[in-house]
Amino acid sequence: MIYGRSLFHIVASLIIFHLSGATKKGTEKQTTSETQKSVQCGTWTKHAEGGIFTSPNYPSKYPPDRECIYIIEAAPRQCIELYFDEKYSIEPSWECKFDHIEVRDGPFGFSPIIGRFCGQQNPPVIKSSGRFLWIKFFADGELESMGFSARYNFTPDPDFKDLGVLKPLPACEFEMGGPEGIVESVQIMKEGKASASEAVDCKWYIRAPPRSKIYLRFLDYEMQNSNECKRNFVAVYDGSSSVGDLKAKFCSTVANDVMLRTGLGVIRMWADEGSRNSRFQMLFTSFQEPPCEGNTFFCHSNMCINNTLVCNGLQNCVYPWDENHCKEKRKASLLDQLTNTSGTVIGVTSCIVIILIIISVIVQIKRLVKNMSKGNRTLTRQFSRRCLNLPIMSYALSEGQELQLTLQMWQRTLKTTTNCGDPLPSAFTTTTVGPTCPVRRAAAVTSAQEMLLS
Ligand SMILES: [Ca+2]
Ligand SMILES: [Ca+2]
Repeated sequence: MIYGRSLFHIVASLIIFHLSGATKKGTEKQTTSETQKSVQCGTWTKHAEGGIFTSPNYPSKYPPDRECIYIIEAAPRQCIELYFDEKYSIEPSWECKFDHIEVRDGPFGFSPIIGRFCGQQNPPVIKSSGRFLWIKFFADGELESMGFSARYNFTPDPDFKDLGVLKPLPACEFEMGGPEGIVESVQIMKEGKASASEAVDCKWYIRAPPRSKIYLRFLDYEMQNSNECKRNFVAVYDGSSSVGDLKAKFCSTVANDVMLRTGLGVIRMWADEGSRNSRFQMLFTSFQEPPCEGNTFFCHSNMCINNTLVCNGLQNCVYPWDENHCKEKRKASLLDQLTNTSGTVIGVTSCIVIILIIISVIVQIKRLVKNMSKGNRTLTRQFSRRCLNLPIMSYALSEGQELQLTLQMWQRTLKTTTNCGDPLPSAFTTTTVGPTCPVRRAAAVTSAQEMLLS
């Protein structure tokens, strides 16, 4: 860290400190409170290879009571070099307690600090270890100076120098919206955005309906090179895809759910050529704040979600209020419908139901007679969709018949069992089941068919 460089500066700052100690202390306390809004200020010119930014009014005096944040972002596999112009002056003080520039190695105000600078001597060249630098300029309520001008360049990250000249990354963006949806890494391959061997830097833009915000819940997450953030990560932005709106970045073994403040969420996935097995699956739910309107459901946690998301098999609320007591809710809604419907409609519906029951009974009798005449045995298996609390489903099959389960149904069952960590029904698991859904799906379908045909 660099503080005042010369004895003169230290003495000067000590004098200033003692002369204005009480006022300065008060000012610092006030201006560093979290309630003060930090804004970008001064000028900032950006171009493909770097940029230049300055303190407000530079090279004239900066104004008092300012806090400016500058977050520089380089592309994956690039670093940042930051140079301060020699025409530089920031009010000197002991440990740069008053006006200062603070530089951090990362995208956040809590990233590791590189240095805090003030005085007359411009800071040395600063190099980032990754692709972000977080820079704060702070001016307190009195004694202003010229300020600073800083220039930065993007340079190749030395961690990747063995790879030589890198190929440009494929364009990879997705647009999504509505009351809910699933953002998942498999979309990259499904929609042909990149080949399996290419590095990817993909963005999903999620736009919630007007006056809505977004809640993001991870259904699946695994980084192939966990804790190697330069090689793979999943990032969440809140409001835009600019680095200032970066809300969370995941590259370790766990990822947390994220509540956004805005109705525009951006999910970004970076995976280099050797990390393409990294994967994630995220459920987004659009919600409004209470009081809940007529067509919404109250989640008990400051969320009103669309009624269509209640009992749809996916947990949209922070706690699973939308998927609790679904049997009772269905009964209640049926009763509501009946009471709200006119007698004529009830009559017509009853007739149709009776006719359908008669037809179904006839079909069942015919099938029974046919089976008895062939002397076939009937196998009945039960499939319990435990996580969903849905009714148990039974399938009656004759010998030689294959079980017709749609892939969609399996995906839904598997997705739910994966979510809540509940194993598959024992009849569909083998001891060699792998950790990924496709393997489980294959094993489950195969064993189901084998069992029913044996
Ligand atoms: Ca000052
Ligand atoms: Ca739901």
